[in-house]
Amino acid sequence: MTPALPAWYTRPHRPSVINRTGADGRIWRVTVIVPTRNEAGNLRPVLEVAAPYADELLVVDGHSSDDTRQIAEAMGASVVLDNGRGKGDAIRVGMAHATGDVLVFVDADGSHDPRDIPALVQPIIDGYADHVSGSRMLGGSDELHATLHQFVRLFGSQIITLSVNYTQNVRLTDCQNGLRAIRRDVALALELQENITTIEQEMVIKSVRLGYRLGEVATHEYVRANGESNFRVLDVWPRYVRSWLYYLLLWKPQRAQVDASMQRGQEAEAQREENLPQRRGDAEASALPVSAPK
Ligand SMILES: Nc1nc2c(ncn2[C@@H]2O[C@H](COP(=O)(O)OP(=O)(O)OP(=O)(O)O)[C@@H](O)[C@H]2O)c(=O)[nH]1
Ligand SMILES: [Mg+2]
Repeated sequence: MTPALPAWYTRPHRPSVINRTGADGRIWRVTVIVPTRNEAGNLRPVLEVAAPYADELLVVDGHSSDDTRQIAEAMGASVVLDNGRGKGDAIRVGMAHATGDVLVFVDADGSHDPRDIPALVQPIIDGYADHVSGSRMLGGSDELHATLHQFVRLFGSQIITLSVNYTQNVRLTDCQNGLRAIRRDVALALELQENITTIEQEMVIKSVRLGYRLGEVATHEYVRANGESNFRVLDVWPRYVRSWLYYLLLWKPQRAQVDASMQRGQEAEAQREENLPQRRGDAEASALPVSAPK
C-alpha cells in the first residue's frame, strides 16, 4: 500500500513575495480589497504595506464621515462607495469592481497584517486551492481570548466551525476571519447575499458545499490599532445564527453554480495531473525529508 503523504507535503512554504506565474503558465493579477468605514486613523500603514503585493488596490468605503477616502486616494488606491448596507455589501461591491484574477480581503483597522498576503494567494496561483482563509485558531488572535464578550464570539465561532466540519466532512478551524483570498471567478459564482460580516461564513459554507478547494493558513489577528470596534455581538448574533443554519442546511445551489464548480474541479484535476511529475522532482531535489510515492 502506498504510504500517506505528510500533511505539509502538499502545502507550499510560507512565501514573502508572490510568484505571479501560475501553474497554468499565465500571469495572475492580484486585487487587494480593503473595506473601510471611518478608518482615517488606521488606513495609511495598511495600504502602504499592502500596495507592493497588489496589482490593483481597491478601497470600498462605507460613506465615511472622516478623511478615509482622501487618504485612500492619496495613497494611490482606487476608491468606490458601497451601498450603505454593511461590510458584506462592501465585499460584494469590491468583487464587482475588481479586475484581478485573485482577490484578497484585508481589514482597514490594523487587525490584519498585509504581509500575510503572499501566504494567502500563492496556493491559489499555484493551483492548490480556490479559496484560502487566514485562520486565527492556527495563528492566534488578540481579539478573541480575553474578555467575556470575546469568549462569546469565540464560542459561537467554534460551534459554527464544528458544525461545518461534521456536516461537510472538512477540517476547518476558522469560518469567520475577514482576511482571505479567493479566485475572482469563484467569488462571483458564490452569488453572495449577506450584507454584514456574516458574509465571511457565507463564503466559507458555500465554497465547501459547492466543492471548491478551501485552504487555511495561520494568520494572527491584532487588536484594532485606533478607534472603536463596530462589532456588537449582542446586536448581530441572531443574524449569525440565521445565516449559519440557512447556508448549511436550507440553501440549495443553483444548477449553474453546480456546473461551474464541477468544471473548476475538472480543470484543477487536469492541472494536478500535468504538474505532478514536476512537483515530485521539486520535492526530491529539496532538502526536506520528503518521501514521495513511487
Ligand atoms: N465599506 C464598509 N466597510 C465597513 C463597514 N463596516 C465595517 N467596515 C470595515 O470592515 C472592517 C471590519 O470591520 P468590522 O468587522 O465591522 O468590525 P471591527 O470594527 O473590525 O470589529 P473588531 O474586529 O471586533 O475590531 C474594517 O476595516 C471596517 O472599517 C461598512 O458598512 N462598509
Ligand atoms: Mg477588526
